[in-house]
Amino acid sequence: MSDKPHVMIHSSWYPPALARLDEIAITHHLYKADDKAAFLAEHGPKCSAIGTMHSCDVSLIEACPNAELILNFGVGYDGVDVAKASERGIKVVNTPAVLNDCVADMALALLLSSRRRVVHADAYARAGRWAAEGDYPYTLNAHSTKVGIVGLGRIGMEIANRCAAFKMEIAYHKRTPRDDVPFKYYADLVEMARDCDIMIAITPGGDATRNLISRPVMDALGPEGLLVNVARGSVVDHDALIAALNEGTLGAAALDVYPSEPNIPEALFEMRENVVLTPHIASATHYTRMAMGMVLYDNLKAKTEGRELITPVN
Ligand code: NAP
Ligand code: 8YV
Repeated sequence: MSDKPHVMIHSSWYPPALARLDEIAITHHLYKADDKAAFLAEHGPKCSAIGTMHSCDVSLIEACPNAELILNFGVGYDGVDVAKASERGIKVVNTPAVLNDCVADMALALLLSSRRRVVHADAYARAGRWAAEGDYPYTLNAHSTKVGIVGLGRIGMEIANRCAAFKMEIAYHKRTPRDDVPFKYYADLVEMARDCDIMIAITPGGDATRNLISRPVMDALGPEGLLVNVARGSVVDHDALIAALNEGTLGAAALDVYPSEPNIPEALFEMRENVVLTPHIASATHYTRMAMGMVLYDNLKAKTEGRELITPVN
């Protein structure tokens, strides 16, 4: 009999990284099962770990009564019921740091796509509109603008580094100011929005940040303002966002994350002039997804060998 730990894989993550996990664990792939209840009843009790991407609720935890560890494929763990896990003595680990650069790259890609209208101009060029209608309309600057970063943590700092290279003036908002950056701190988001051309959200999700980017924040960004969201859909009030974009009180939005993924609010599909959409891909390069998987691999190995966990969140 193998002494490898059994792991209940709730949702598939990067397949080559999952394959590496099979070197040190026996994995049970719940997402492939037709009858999930029967699958959980059969395999849940033997699992000492649960692997998940964005969601691990009470029912999954209860279906794996011997679980001691939750492996969360992502730095954000707002979908994991950490309180319930802690209550049952289950440790949760996530994948911080290895994705900072990738997510920051994507924030800038969205920013540039929106301000310089790359996606829209691509469609214009492909449709033959340059020859038929003439030169493409002028756009707004990306460089030399004022940017407000909401959440200046690991990823926020990498976004700031990239914005600095684009000669942007940087401001930030978080609950506690940092003493190691030269950027202007705003305790008040509306005030920061009023002073900025662009706002980039990169906080955790969950109740503490729900609808943090509200209609007054959007209106303060203004008719030429751009909101970039690479945080979580829950951080932005999407009803307010759609209204602000429709009414023109907010100029543009570039979004990677949504309140009810993989569904995107349909109203946004119609907004081709002022909205850029990507399907939650900020960390989705081969290199970074492998690195994230290896953080979970290293944590599981540490746990199996009785060593300290590497990236515990509780
Ligand atoms: P981090 O290092 O913990 O930074 C989080 C930042 O958010 C901190 O500056 C924190 O400062 C601030 N913050 C937390 N709660 C806040 C609140 N209620 N109001 C205002 N600011 C708040 O985390 P990270 O590694 O940079 O990751 C940040 C988040 O990015 C993740 O949790 C995830 O949601 C998102 N993310 C998205 C993708 C994607 O694919 N789109 C990829 C990776 C991560 P204070 O504690 O001082 O407030
Ligand atoms: C991933 C993320 O897209 O790390 C996070 O919090 O949102 C992203 O890196 C995700 O975890 C995998 O779907």
